[in-house]
Amino acid sequence: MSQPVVDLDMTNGIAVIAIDSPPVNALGHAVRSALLDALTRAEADPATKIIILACKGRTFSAGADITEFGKPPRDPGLHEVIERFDQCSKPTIAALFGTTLGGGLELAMGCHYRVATDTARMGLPEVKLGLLPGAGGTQRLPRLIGPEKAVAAIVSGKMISAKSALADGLIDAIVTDPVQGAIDFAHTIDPKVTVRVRDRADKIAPAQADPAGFEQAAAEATRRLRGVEAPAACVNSVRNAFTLPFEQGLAAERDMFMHLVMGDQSRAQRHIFFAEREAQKIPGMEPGLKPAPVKSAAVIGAGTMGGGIAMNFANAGIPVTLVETDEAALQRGLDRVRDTYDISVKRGALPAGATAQRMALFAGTTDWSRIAEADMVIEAVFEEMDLKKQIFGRLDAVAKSGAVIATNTSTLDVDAIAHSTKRPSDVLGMHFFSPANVMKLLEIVRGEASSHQSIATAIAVGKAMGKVPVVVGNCDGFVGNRMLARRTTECERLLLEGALPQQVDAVVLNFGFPMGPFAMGDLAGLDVGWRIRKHRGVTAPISDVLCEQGRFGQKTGRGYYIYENGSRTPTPDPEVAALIEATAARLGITRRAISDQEILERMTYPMINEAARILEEGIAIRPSDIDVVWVYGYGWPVWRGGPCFHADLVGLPTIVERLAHYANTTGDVGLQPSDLLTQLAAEGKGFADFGKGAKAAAA
Ligand code: 3H9
Repeated sequence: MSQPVVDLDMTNGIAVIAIDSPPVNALGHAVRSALLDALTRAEADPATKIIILACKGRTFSAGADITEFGKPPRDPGLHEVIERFDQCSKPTIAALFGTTLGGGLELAMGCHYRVATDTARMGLPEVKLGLLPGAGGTQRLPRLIGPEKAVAAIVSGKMISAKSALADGLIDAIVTDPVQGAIDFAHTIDPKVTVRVRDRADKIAPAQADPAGFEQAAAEATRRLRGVEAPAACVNSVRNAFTLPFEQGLAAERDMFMHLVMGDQSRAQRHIFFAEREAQKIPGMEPGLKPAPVKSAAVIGAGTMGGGIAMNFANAGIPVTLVETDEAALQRGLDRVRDTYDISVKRGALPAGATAQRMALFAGTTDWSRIAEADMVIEAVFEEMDLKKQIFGRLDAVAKSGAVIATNTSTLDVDAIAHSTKRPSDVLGMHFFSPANVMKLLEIVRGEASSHQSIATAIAVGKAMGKVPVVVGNCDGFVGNRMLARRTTECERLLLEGALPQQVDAVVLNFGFPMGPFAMGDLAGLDVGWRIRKHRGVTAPISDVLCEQGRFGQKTGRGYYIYENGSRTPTPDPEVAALIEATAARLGITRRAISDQEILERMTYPMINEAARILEEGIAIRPSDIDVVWVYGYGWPVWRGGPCFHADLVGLPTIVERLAHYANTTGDVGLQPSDLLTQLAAEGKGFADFGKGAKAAAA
C-alpha cells in the first residue's frame, strides 16, 4: 500500500496537518484530496481549537505538481482546497520552512496566519513557467504586502526572505521550529477570531485611491520583457486585486491561468524546467555514485576567463588558488576579480562587505607546488594545443591523486589533452561561457576515458556554482559552438545574397534572442573569429574585409555597426552596406531582397539540422540537453523552449523541405537534411520521440 501523503495529529486542541510527499511536497491530486479530508476531520472535532498546516521533509510545499499541467484536471482542485482553509471556522496557521513556492505559498496565504523559520524563503515563481499564480496568489499577495511590491514579486518570480516577508506583512512571525513556533504563535491569537486575507483592505486602499504608484511599479517590472505573455497577465491580474471584488479577481485570474497553461510559451518553459533537471541524469552512471568532495580548487591562468571561473569557486564558498606565470599577470588577474566584485556591490547585486569576504577565499601564486592540495584544477590558458599539453603534463606531476583536472577549452580536442597525462580518467572539459562568473551554462565535456566519478564531481561543483551543467561529447565546438558555427555561416551568406546586418539582427531579436548575431559579433570582437579563421585557413569575405579595415566591433567604435562616442547602441552604417555590396559584386553575386521569413529559417534550421547530427553521433545525450545549452548559453528565448522543442512545433517535414531547398540554392551540402531529421520527419515523429524506442526497450 502506498504511504499516506498527509498526516493528521490532533493533540490538546491543536490539529497539525502535515503534507508528506517527497521530494518537494508538490500539491498533486493525492495530496489535495488528503488535505481536504484531514481538514474536514480536524475542523469537525469539537476539541480542535487551532489548525496548523505543516510539511514534512526538506521544505514546505513548492507548489502545484507541474507534471499534472496539460492533463485533464482532477477534483478537488487547488482552489477548492485553499477555499476550505480560508473558510475554516477555526484559525489556520501555515508553518513555513525551506522554499514555499507557487501554489504552496497560495495555500499558505489561504490560511489565516503564517509563521516561518528565519532561513525560509517564499515566492510566486509561476511566471518562470510561463504562467501566473493561478490559485489566488495575484489576489491575496497584494492584500498582504500591497500591489506595488506584489507586482514586482510576481512578475520577477523572485524569492522573498523571511525577514522581508515579516517586514512587508506576508508572514506574522519568525520562529525557530516551524510547528512548535506555530503552536507558540497560536497562544498569542484569539482562537475565536479568524482573519481572512481576502477581507483585508488596508494594503490595497492606497492603490484604489491612486493607482499611479502601482502603474509605475508594473512598468518597471515589465520594462525588459519582449514577446512573453505571462508577465502582462500577472500585471493585469494584480491590478484586478484593487479594481475588482475578490471573487471576480479570482475568477479572472483562473481564466488567465487556464489560457496560459494551454499555450506554447508555458509548455516551452515547463519543458526547460524539466530538461534542466533531466540533464543532470547520466545514463549508465552507477546509481548512488557520490561526487568526490571538492574542498579547494585551483585555476591555471588569471586572465578574464580564469578569473571568472575562480570567482565561481569563491561564490560557492570553495577556496581557490589562481596560478600565473608571473607576479604582474597574477596581480592584474586578482585586481580584475576584486573590481568585478566591487561593481556588483555598487549595483546592489551583492551585499556590502562581499568583496572582502569573497577575496578572502582567493590565493594567488606562481609556484605550481601550491596546487598539490586542490581537489579540482581547471586550466584556462590560450587556445593552443601545445601549451595545453605542456600544462597538463605539469599538472600530472603536481596535482594530487584523484583530483579532477579540467580544461576550459572551447575548441580543442579534450582527448588529446587528457592523453598528455598518465591519468586521462581524471580529465574532462569544463567549458564555461563568457563572462564566466555570470553565464549559467557549463558544458561538461566527457573524454573517451573520463571516469563517471570525475563527471559526477564536475556536475556537483557546477551545481554548487549555480550553473546548469550539461554533459556533452568531445568534438569540434562541442554542442553549442558547433551549432553556432552553422548560424555564423548563414549570417555571412545572407549579407552577400542581399540582407543587411540590421535586417538580420531585427529578425533574430523579434524571435526573442536578447541580441542579433551581428550586434553580438561586434560586442565579442570580430578579431577573435578572424584570428581563428586565419589559423584554420578559412575565409568569411565580409567579416574579413571589416577586420582588414580595423573594424573589430564595439572596442574600435566600428564593426558591422558604428558606435559613436563610446555608445553601446549599434547604429547602421552606410559604409558597411556599400562594403557588402562591393564584396558581393567582386564575388559575382547578384544581391536580391530577402524576406524576414527566409532569414528566420536560415538563422534556425541549419542549427536544428546540426543538432540532429549531434544526436546521431551521441555528442548530446538527448534533444532536451541541446535545448538547455541554447537557452542558458546563447540566449535562445526560454519561452520558445530551445531549438529542438521549437523544431517540433514548426514540424520536422517543413524543416526538412526548407533545408533541402537551401542546400540546393547555396550549393552547401552541409545544409542537406541529416539522416535523423529525415527519418523522424518521414515517420511523423519529432525530437521529443528521439530515444523513446531505446528507453521502452530498456524498460
Ligand atoms: C503552481 O504552483 C501553479 C499555481 O499557481 C496554480 C495551480 C492551479 N511539481 O529542483 P530540484 C521535482 S506552478 C512537480 O532538483 P532543488 C523536480 O522535477 C508551480 N515536480 O530540487 C525534481 O525531480 P527529479 C510553482 C517538482 O532542491 C525534484 O522535484 N512552483 C516540482 O534543487 C527535485 O527538484 C515552482 O515553480 C513541482 N512543483 O530545488 C517551484 N518542483 O528528482 C519549482 C520540483 O525527478 N521547483 N519538482 O528530477 C523549484 O523551483 C525547485 O524544485 C525547488 C527545489 C526550489 C523547490
